[in-house]
Amino acid sequence: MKRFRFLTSGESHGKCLNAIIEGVPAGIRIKADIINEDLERRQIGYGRGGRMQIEKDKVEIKSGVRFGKTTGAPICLEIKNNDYINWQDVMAVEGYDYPTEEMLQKIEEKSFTKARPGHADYAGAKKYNLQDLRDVLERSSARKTAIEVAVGSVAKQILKAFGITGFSHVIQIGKVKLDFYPKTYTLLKEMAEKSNVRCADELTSDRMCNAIDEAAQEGDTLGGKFEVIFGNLPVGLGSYTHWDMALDGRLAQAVMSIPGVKAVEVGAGVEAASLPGSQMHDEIFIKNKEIYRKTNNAGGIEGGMTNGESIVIRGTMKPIPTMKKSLATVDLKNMQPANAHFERSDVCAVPSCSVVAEARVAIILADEFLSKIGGDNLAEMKAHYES
Ligand code: EPS
Repeated sequence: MKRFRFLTSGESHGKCLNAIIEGVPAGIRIKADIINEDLERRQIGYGRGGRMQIEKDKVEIKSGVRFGKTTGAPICLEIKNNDYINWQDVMAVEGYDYPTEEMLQKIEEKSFTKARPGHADYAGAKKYNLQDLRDVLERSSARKTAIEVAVGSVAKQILKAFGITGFSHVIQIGKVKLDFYPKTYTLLKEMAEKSNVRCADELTSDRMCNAIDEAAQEGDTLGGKFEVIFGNLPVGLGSYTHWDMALDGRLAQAVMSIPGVKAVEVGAGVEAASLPGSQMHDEIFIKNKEIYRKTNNAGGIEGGMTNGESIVIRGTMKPIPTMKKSLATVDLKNMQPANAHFERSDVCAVPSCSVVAEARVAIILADEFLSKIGGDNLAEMKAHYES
């Protein structure tokens, strides 16, 4: 049974984004400031477009927390869209009985019918029978990942009460790859947080920024790869008993469904295909009655369960489909060949995507952790955990 559940709502240029989280036990310290730090981490990043100059995402905790601690009630979160002020007429909830010429013109300017290849435009319009692709864009937009990061931050604050922490970093943008990894996870995290592309090596970060500049000059966009690592997890989160309970499966779904993600790997990932068993599997040793491993090709998951090592999940994000250098498409209004729609967008959002993936992973881990530990309040959870 799911313990940590949530739903979100909101459009990219609508009034706000909302989430309701259910299943958070009472007595957990939740700080809006910590959520806001994560929101900021998602917003910064070289390659983002003009929108990020407009938004300064801040969460409002609207229910479920009193005097800084959860009460066990559903938690409602809200993030306002600053850009809404510029979109009020176009995104109006009520229809206009007597629209002015000016309003009609604004709505017309923001409507489009030339589907962007790689975007949700075409399939979304068909599925929901929508004529204006604006109606698809508004919810399919990655803007909604802002509120997911806020939910993930709540999940991280639950996990942190039990010493479980994690981070994310970027390992590739376009063709530029991170070849040199700092020796410890602490250093890896520190270096990545300092970089404006969230990459743990200064020189590689610079090369990534140059690649983004070049793509921007050519009216193109870039994708890349990121990694999420969480440590200090108890053994046995997830299960081998049913396919939908395997932790690697749940994590893959959580990361794969982030807009733009096309592949997810666990541990050695696709490299596992070329490694012989003797090199792939992480041998088990014992010292002072403690089990340990010298390698972590399994990425912390064996048989769909945590095995006590850090979990390591990698994601691949495709280049953003909104491009100045527009691709061939069809205008769905008249079914004639056309150039794809372009509007203000990002050149590269891989650094932001890594923060979103960190949040999604935290959400699944919190759900698994709460299911395993049980308890309706922190004291009960701690007692269960100790035993
Ligand atoms: C997005 C397009 C851009 C991005 C946006 C996602 O927004 P706009 O159309 O307003 O320029 O900046 O990302 C965010 C707003 C965000 O908070 O991440 C898209 O079409 O997916």
